[in-house]
Amino acid sequence: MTEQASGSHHPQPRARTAAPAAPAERMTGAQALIRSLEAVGVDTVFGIPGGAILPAYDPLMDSSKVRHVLVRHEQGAGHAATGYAQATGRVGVCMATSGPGATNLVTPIADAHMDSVPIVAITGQVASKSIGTDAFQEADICGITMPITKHNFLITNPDDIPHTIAEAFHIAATGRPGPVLVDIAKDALQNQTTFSWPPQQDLPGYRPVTKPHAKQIREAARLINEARRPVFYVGGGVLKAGATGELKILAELTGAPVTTTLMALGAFPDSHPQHVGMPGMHGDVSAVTALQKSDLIVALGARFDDRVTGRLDTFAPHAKIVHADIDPAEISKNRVADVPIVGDAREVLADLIVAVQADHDAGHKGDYTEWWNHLNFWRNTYPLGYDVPEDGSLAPQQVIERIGKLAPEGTLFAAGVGQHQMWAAQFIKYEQPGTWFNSGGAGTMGYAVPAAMGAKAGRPDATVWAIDGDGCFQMTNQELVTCALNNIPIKVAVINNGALGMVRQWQNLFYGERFSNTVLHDGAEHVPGSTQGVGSITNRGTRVPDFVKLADAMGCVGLRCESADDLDKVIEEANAINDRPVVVDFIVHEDAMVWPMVAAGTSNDEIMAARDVRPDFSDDLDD
Ligand SMILES: Cc1ncc(C[n+]2csc(CCOP(=O)(O)OP(=O)(O)O)c2C)c(N)n1
Repeated sequence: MTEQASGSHHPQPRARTAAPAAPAERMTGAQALIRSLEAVGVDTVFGIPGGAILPAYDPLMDSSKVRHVLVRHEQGAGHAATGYAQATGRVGVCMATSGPGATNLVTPIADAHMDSVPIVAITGQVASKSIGTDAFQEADICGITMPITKHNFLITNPDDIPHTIAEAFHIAATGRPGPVLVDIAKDALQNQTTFSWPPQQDLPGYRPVTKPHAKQIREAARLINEARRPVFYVGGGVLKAGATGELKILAELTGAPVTTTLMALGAFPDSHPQHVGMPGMHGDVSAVTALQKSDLIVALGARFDDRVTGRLDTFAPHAKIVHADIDPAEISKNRVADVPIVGDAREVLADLIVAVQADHDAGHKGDYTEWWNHLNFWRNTYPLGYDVPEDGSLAPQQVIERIGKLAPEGTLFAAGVGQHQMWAAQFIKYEQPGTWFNSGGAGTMGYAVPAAMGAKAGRPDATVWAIDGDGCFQMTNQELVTCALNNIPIKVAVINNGALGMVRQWQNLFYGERFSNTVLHDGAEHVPGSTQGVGSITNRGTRVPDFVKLADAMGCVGLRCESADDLDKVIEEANAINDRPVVVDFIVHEDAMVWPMVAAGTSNDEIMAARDVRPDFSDDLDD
C-alpha cells in the first residue's frame, strides 16, 4: 500500500510505507516525476501548464493513475489541493509553471502553512543555466516561499526527482503537516535519468517526536485531577492527528468542559453536553469565559492564537497551562506552559487516558460540580442568537442555519472569510471530524469555492457546500467553470449582503459608521416595487454582477432566494441537484453583525454578547 492508497475521510496525514520496488528504467526527468507521483499514491493534481512545466504535462497525459484537473487560476489549484487534503486526510497536490504561475500559488501556500495543511506544490523553473539571469518567466519561488513552506526544494538534476518527491510527501504529511514546494528546472524535466522505486531518502535532522514524555503526562494527569476549573482547549492538531476518538474518551473520563477552535470544529461533537462552544473573537460567551476563568487549560494541538487569547497579557490569568503539540516551537510561544508536552495528539491523548484513569483508581478524581454550575449559567444566559428582520427579508444567520439543518448526513462545509464564515462556524452544527474547512490562520478571501472543489474531487460521494460572501465569491468564482467541466458538482451559497460585511461591521463599530469602500452594490437607493436589478426586496442598490446569470454562464445552475418564506424550498432544490454545480444567491440584510465579539486588541473579559450587551460575570471566580 502506498502512503495515499487507503481512502478515509478522516483528515489524518498518513505515514509513509514503501511501494513495491520497481526495477531501474531509463526515462526523462518528466516521466520520472509522473512515475514518482504515481508511486506515492497521488490520484489528483490541480494545475495549469506553461512553458517551464510543459515537459511534465506530456507524460501526465498518459497516466492512468493521476487525474489532472485544469483550473482557471493557480490560486484555485492551491486551495483545491488544501480542500482535497482536508477532506481526505491525504496530501493535496497542485502544479504550476514558473514565474507568474508559481507566484499565483503564493497565497494558497501561505494559507496552507498557517493552517498546517499537507500539500505539495510542484512548479516548473527556467532551465538551470538560466537561473539568476532574469530569464523569461523566472521567479525565485524557493526564495519567495521560504517563510511560508515547511520546506522547499530546487531540482536541477533529473536524478534527484524521485527521492525529492518521496521526501516532499513525507515532510508534508508527517510531524506538523504543512506545504512543501518542489521547483524543477526545465532541463531537469527534459534530460534523461534512471528511475527506480523506492528511492533512498536523505533527510538528516528531520525526526518529528510523536511519543510524549511519560513524566509530563503524569504531571498533566495530576493537574487535571487536582483542578477545580479545567478546560480542554482543542485545536486543529487533534483533527490532523486523527485523535477525536481518544479526545472523547478522555473528556468523558474526566467530565471536564471542551472548547473546539475555529480550526477544530467537528473534533468533538457540538451536541455533546460537555461541549461549551467555540472560543475566540466571535466565540461563544461560555467558551471564552470558561478559558478566561479556568484554573487549568489543557491545550491540545492548539497555538494560543491572538484571535483566541484576545489581549494576551490578560488571557486566563488564573490558569495553569498544559500544552501538548507536535511542534515544539509552538510550546510557550505565546503563553508559557507549566507542563510542556511534545508529541502527536493521538499518542498524548491515549497516554493521558491511562494516566488519568490510574489517578482515579488511586482515589484522585477532580470534582467540577461547582464549575459546571457556572458554565451552565453562562451557556444558558448567553446562547448564540440573531434577530430576524421584520420586513420578511432574510437574516444571513438564518440562511446558514437552515443550510446546516437541511444538509444531507455527512455534508462537508467550506467557508470563505468574513461574517458568513463566523456564522457558518456558529450556526451549523458539526458532529463529525473532517466536515468543516476554512481559512483560519491566514483568513484568505476566495478560499471557499476552490477548497470546496478540492474537497468534492477527493470525496465525490459527499455533498459539499461552500458558504461564501459576495466579496469572497468575486475573488475565485471562476473555478466553478472548472467544477462544471470536470464533473465536480459543488453547491455554493453566496450570502449576498452587497458589502464587504466584516469590514463594514468594524466600520460600523469602530469608525463611526463611515463606510469607506465596503459597498459592493451600485449604491443606488432602492425604489420599493422596482424590478430594476436584483435585491428588490431588501436593502439598497443593484447587486452587480447578477450571480444567477454568472452561474448560468459558467455552466452551473443559478438560483436566488430573497425571502424567508422561500428559504427551505430553495435549499432543498439546490440539495436535489447533483449533476452540476449550483450557486444560490441569497439576498440578505446588509446590517447584520456577528456577535458575540471580543474587539481586536482587547481582553476576553470585555466580550460583548451583542451590541451594548456586556455579560455580567460574578467575580467570585477571580480569586
Ligand atoms: C484576500 C483578502 N483580502 C482582504 C481581506 C480583508 N477582509 C476580511 S473579511 C472581508 C470582507 C469579506 O466580504 P464578503 O466576502 O462579502 O463576506 P461578508 O463579511 O460580507 O460575509 C475583507 C475585505 C481578506 N481577509 N482577504
